[in-house]
Amino acid sequence: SKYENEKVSTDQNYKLAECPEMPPDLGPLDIRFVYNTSILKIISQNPNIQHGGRSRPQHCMAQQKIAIIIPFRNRKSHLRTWLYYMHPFLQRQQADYGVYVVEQIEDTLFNRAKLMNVGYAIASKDYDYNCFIFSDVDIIPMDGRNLYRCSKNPRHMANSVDKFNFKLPYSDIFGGVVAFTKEQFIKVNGFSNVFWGWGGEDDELFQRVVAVGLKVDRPDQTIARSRMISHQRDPGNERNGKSFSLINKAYERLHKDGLSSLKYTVIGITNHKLYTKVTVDIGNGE
Ligand code: UD2
Ligand code: MN
Repeated sequence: SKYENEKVSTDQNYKLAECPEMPPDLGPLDIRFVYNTSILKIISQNPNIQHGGRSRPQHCMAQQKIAIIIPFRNRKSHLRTWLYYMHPFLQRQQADYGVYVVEQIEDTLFNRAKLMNVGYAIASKDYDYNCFIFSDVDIIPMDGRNLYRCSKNPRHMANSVDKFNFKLPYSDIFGGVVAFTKEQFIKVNGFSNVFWGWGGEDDELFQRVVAVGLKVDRPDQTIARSRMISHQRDPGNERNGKSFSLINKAYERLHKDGLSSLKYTVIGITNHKLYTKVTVDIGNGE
């Protein structure tokens, strides 16, 4: 491993105790988006973050190793806001985690789901992560007790977003932020790779979860309250007109479309101070 404090527990003659299930002193957070923060300021406010956006609790042994995967293109100010709130949030939750920002390099139609699969593949080579949290760049939780963790079923964590009046707009929505253990993600064969443009890729993942006999868990809706930075639909992410027919065939495609068929070309992997940036060519849907 490339991380310096890897030897923390072997250097000494004792083993760190496991971190508690519920970290201490967590509660509601006052999230008013600050747009005038700078990367330098975020770095100085988070002195314990290591290169690549890695951190782990210093006084206990975390029970999960968490990779946060963020699909990205042309959302610099949202990313800054996400980093500003989420590094303190994750550290207070005593998480052992790394942040991966997966950027689609080409200007062709955006493919959020395929970027998630790439993030999973790259992060898995980095460290033995056993929990993957796939998050939009624009969603910020409003309560520290909303634990960014995996559990015995895949979890939908954006079930109480301000944009939807803190309600589920429909019962099988699975967008925004979802958490899968490694086993769960392998079992569903990851996301589909064939959703180009906006919409449906999250609903298709829900169908995969059901198809393999798992179900979706959701946190308590009061604790799960979160805010989405308001924005317009991005250029290059026009609505996907084929999504309904693709979702209907999710069961048939499950085992041939996903992690098992993933093809991509890495353009670069850069360790920024606050995140690992993966720039990737995922093709153009043809
Ligand atoms: C909803 C879902 C989202 C996704 C999307 C349909 C919730 C809360 N959110 O969000 O998870 O299913 O519908 O695809 O249910 N992005 C870029 N650059 C782009 C386009 C997208 O970085 O040009 C990334 C970014 O991380 C963004 C995410 O993709 O947050 C989803 O795109 P969106 O925010 O435009 O979608 P939205 O808000 O309609
Ligand atoms: Mn959004």
